[in-house]
This record gives sequence, C-alpha cells and structure tokens, in this order.
Amino acid sequence: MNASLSFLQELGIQAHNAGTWIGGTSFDHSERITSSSPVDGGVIASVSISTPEQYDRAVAAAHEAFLEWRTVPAPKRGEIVRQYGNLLRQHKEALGALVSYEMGKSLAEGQGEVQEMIDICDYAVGLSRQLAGLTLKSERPDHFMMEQWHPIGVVGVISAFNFPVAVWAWNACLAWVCGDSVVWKASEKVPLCAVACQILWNRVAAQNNVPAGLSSIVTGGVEIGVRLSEDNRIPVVSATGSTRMGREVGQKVAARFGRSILELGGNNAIIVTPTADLKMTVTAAVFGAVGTAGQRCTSTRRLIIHESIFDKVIEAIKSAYAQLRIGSPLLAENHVGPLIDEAAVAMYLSALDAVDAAGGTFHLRGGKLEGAEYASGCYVKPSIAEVQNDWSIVQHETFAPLLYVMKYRELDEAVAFQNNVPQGLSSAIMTGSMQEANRFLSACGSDCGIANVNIGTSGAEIGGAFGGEKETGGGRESGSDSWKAYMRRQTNTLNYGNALPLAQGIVFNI
Ligand code: UN1
Repeated sequence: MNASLSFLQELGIQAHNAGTWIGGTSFDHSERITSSSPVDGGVIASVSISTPEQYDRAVAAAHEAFLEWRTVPAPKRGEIVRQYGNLLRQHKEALGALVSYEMGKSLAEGQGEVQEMIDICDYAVGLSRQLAGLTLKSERPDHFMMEQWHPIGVVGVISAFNFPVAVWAWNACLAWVCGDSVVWKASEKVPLCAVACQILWNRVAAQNNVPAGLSSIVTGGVEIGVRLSEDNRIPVVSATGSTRMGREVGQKVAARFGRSILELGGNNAIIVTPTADLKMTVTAAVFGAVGTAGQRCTSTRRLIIHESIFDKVIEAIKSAYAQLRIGSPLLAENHVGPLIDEAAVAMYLSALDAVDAAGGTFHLRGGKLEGAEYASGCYVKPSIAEVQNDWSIVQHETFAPLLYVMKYRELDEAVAFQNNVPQGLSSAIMTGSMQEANRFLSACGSDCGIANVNIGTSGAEIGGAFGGEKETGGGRESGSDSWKAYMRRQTNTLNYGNALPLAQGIVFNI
C-alpha cells in the first residue's frame, strides 16, 4: 500500500482487510480480492472473500439484529443515522478521496457522492418521525380501518462499482430507520469503499450499543449475489447494476416471493429543441456524457436535436469537448478520469467499432489514451457519433463516454426516439417553450422514471424517488415514498361495537 495515501489510514484501511464484517467483528479468509486503482494501476489493498459459512453467519446475525432493532422507536433509530451522517461529515474528504482513487471518478464527484450519503442520512432522520400510515373509513358501523408500516427484516444490498458508497447509503439509511438490518455486497471492483463505510459505521454502533448485525458486509463475486437473491431470510433485495444482473436477481428473488428493488441500465436522452438555451444545453450534455467518464446509470447517452439547430449544437459541444482535460481524477483540474478497468476500455473500443460497422458518422472519434500519464491503461478519449436510434448498438447501454446524436423534425418524433429503447431511467428536454416542456412531462411524453426540464439526465437529488421503468427494473430508491419498499404494510380493521357485522353486507346467522 502507498503510504502517502493518508486517507486510507484515516478510514482504517489496512494492507490486508477482512471482507466479512458483522458490525465490528470481522472475519478473514485466505482467498482475497486485490483492489487496484484505475487512476495509476497501483495496488491499494486486499480484501478477503466471504466463505459460505461467513456469509451464513452474517445473515443470521442480521436477522437477530432485526428482531431487536424493530422494537427500538423509529426516532431513536433515526438518532443513530444522524450520528453516522455527522461522522461522514468529518470524513468526507478522506472517503471522497478513496472513492475517487478506487473507482476513478473525479475528486469533486467523489466528495459529491459522500455528500449524497450525508444528505440521505439527514433525510432518513426526518423520515424516522414520518413513517405514516393512512386511516380509512370502514363500511361497517363502529369500525375503523388503518394501515401500519412495520419493519420487514433483513435488507440485502447489491451495489455497483460506479457509486461505491452513495447507493448503499440510500438503501441502508432508509432500511435502518424503517427498523431493518442490512447485509451489503459491494461490487468486487471497489471492495475497500465498503470496508471503509463499515469501519466508520462501527464507530457509531459501538458508541450506541446497537445490535452487531445491524450492518454487515460480505465480499465476493456473482456467487454471493446469487446466495443473497435465493436466501429466504432476506425479504428485500435491492440491486443496482446491469440489466443482465438484475434479470438474474429479480427472477431468483421472485421465485421465493421476495421483493426486489432494481435499479438497472439506462439509455438516457436529452431532447434539444429550437428554443433551448445553448449554454445550458452544452453544460447539461457534456457533464451528462463525460462526467464519471460516462459511467453513471444516468449518463447522457443520446442527444436528440432539432434539425434546424443540429450543426450549431454539435459545434458548441465539440468545442466544449476540445477543452476537456482527461487525466488523474485526483487532480482538481481534470474533468474526466479513467474507466473502471481494461475490460471497460475494451467494451468502449468495441462499441466504437460497432458504430462504424452500422454506418455511423463520428463527429469526434475517441479511443484509448496511451502515455505515461495514462499508464493504468484505463483512460479513454470521449466520442460523439451520429447514428440512427434503432440501431442495435444504440439500443444497448455502453458504460463509457460515447454520446450518440440524431436529428428530429417534430417533437412527437423526438419523444418517440427518446422512448424507443428498452431502458427507462432518465430523460430531459431543453426548451424555452412551456407547451413543449409540459408535453414532455405528460402521460404521452417521456416514459422514464426521471424526466427533467432544462437540466441534464444525471445528478438527481436524493429527495426524489430514484429509478426507472422497463429494463431499468422498476425499483425506486432514496426519496419520496421509496421507504415503503423497506417496510411491510399491514391493514388493520378495528371493531369498537358489540356486534359483528360482516363486510359486503353478508348475513351469516348462527
Ligand atoms: C447511478 O448511476 O447508479 O443521478 C446512480 C445521479 C446520481 C446517482 C446515479 N445521483 O447521477
């Protein structure tokens, strides 16, 4: 481990780390994952893989913790999450730097991700006093009805490499205030981020004497994800990642009548209308397409541009791309860091070939960057390609800075392009026209879970429900009433009279 990486020390990361944690108790194993940085290719540290026995212990402890935790008043549960948020405030820089170094996103985005964790902590604290159910009028005399929301049990979280800490926090913070315990399987590409979050959590847990299994982590590849998905002790599995992964998880969880919250692939478009503000459009499109090196679920993949302004928009975007600085994300002056690994680079390059093969026109053809500064082998130059929406490569999510552009004539045609992909996460329109904006947001407009006006597709706030339709999986996480997915709903009918009238007017005399 590079000793100059002081943030690792601050977070308690060692050269060799255990990959199974039940609260503050860790379990090591000889089989290990070595985490190396896409920034410079340097080995950061290793994390042990969870054995089947260790996995079982973590889930058993989580269930035991749940039995105790569900009896703790919800605002008191919120108090623990409040303390975690404060601890994250203290370690925002260190954790943000780890996210940046292990995953490769810019320092600003690494810090931003920790800010999202802090924000969801605050949100969850408030929520802990608002887990409200309805009261309903009964059809029967001297009766009333109400709904209660009860803790549901162990929540399994499967998270992706691109948001190594925030997406877990969206799930975990809500689950905790709802009275649930959490078992987390992070992406094996960023296992140290998970260990760091757990170590920080353990400090809060120790001070408050919370049950050990309230937060556990397990480490490994697909086999751990399969185990979580098939595990009857886990009523809710929240999974973020590819559509391929989500299809597996969703089917396995459904087969045992569990509940899954799926946040899968996107194919997000911005419609650029003739009245769009050009400066705002360029910022939205460029940040959306190259931010996080195009590795957000919400990254902008497609620009659907009115034919009358097409050339002007392309020129403006190209000149913004010319100013992009690509390099170490740890240097504040760089806009774009590396892709996660060499396999991601290979996928990007083969997508460029597929665009060529389909007959696309590159307005900017990127590729792999070579040279000492790019020695990790994961840096690429972004691309812009003019394509047809129905080409198979365009219908497919390439997790890289590859932006497709296409022309439209009528708004309905643009909306049809926007919707005619298998995915349905995020979407946006840039317009100065109220009619166009409202049409885009209407029932006949965007079919995505997120539809924005005059902002881009990425960078959603935690206060809204986050997720999308179709192959994006249908789940909602973070704000609004997403918390309901982490609880079980109970309908109660109470009779305060002395007779037993039956519903639907049924008479049953005995
Ligand atoms: C993801 O890429 O899985 O809206 C999450 C955004 C972020 C979250 C993205 N708040 O871009």
